[in-house]
Amino acid sequence: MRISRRGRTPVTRLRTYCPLALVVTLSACEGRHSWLAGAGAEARAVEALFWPFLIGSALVWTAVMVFAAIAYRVAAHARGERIGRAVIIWGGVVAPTIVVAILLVAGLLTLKSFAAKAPALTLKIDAEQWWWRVTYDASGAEPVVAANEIRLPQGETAELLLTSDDVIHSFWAPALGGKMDMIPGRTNRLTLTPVKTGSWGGVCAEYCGGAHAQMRFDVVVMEPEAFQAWLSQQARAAGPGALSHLQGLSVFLDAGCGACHTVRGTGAGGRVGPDLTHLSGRDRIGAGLLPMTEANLARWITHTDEVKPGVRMPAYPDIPDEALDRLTAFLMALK
Ligand code: HEC
Ligand SMILES: [Cu+2]
Repeated sequence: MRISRRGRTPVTRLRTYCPLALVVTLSACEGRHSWLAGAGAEARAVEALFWPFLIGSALVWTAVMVFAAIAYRVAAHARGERIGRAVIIWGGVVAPTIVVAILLVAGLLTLKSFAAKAPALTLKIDAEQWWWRVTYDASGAEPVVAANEIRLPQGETAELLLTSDDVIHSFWAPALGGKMDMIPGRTNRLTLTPVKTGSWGGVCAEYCGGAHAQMRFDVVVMEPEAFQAWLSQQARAAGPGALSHLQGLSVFLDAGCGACHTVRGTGAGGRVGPDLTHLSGRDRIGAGLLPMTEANLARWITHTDEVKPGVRMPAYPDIPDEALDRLTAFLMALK
């Protein structure tokens, strides 16, 4: 065995790094991005399949290793060939067929149980490079449009209609349920039934260009009454609290922000970027990138491309400090 300079053999190195790798892997199992968090009925159903799959495959693997060890040690003899053939037919053909059939049926039944639930609400989610447009069908006059944060009522099934306006993306909020592709010109359906309140993380899970790794979102699960109150608040235009920031609003309009952004109640009606009507009610800026603070908004506006390389919004490095302060005060008032 090769001994390295510091007296560490490849085996001692393995002994050091394997537990380390395990710690890193397992630390991903808790928290807001983990499908083991059990925050959704669908995630729990997938977890219920996962453990039998894992234990079953460990047993099969062990059995195969035992047979391999026996085959390696026992010398060939006449009777061995007959036994060997029986092992191949039963262990290599019949048993795997039965096991795979059982797994297939279990998987299909789980999938079918998701589709069978009648949704209490429907949301449309459009993926764009590199953010999420969220539209609630609040069967009122106009649909409620938000971005980068999805709020859902606890204990109710939500149907997500997933589509994309540019390239293929993929929607994945692991703590709540499965992953689903978002394909231009197609609408894919995903149902989520959150069972725990809290804020859970989601990501785009299909490479979609430059800022793909910065295309995240939050799923906030609320008590049903709190959710209804939040939804009717979202349906309203920007309130007097925001509109009283007249100078900030005029910086917003003069700089041309309204060409890409909508702020209902101000005449700004752009659809290229996220709806900002209730911007500061969200936890984060830039699709999960920065916490929602006034300082971060200023940084986002003046150094957009530095904060999120590749972003489809121009930076405004030349806004004078005073105008910038007024602008961010206006944006922070968009609750
Ligand atoms: C050419 C179109 C365009 C213009 C003009 C524009 N934006 Fe944007 N803006 C975008 C796009 C696209 C995004 C989404 C970027 C992302 O997250 O990848 C965005 C994101 C934002 C966000 C973050 C929203 C969120 O929910 O995360 C804020 C805040 C914002 N813009 C403010 C402004 C302000 C203020 C101005 C004017 C000074 C402005 N934008 C001008 C296109 C534009
Ligand atoms: Cu992506």
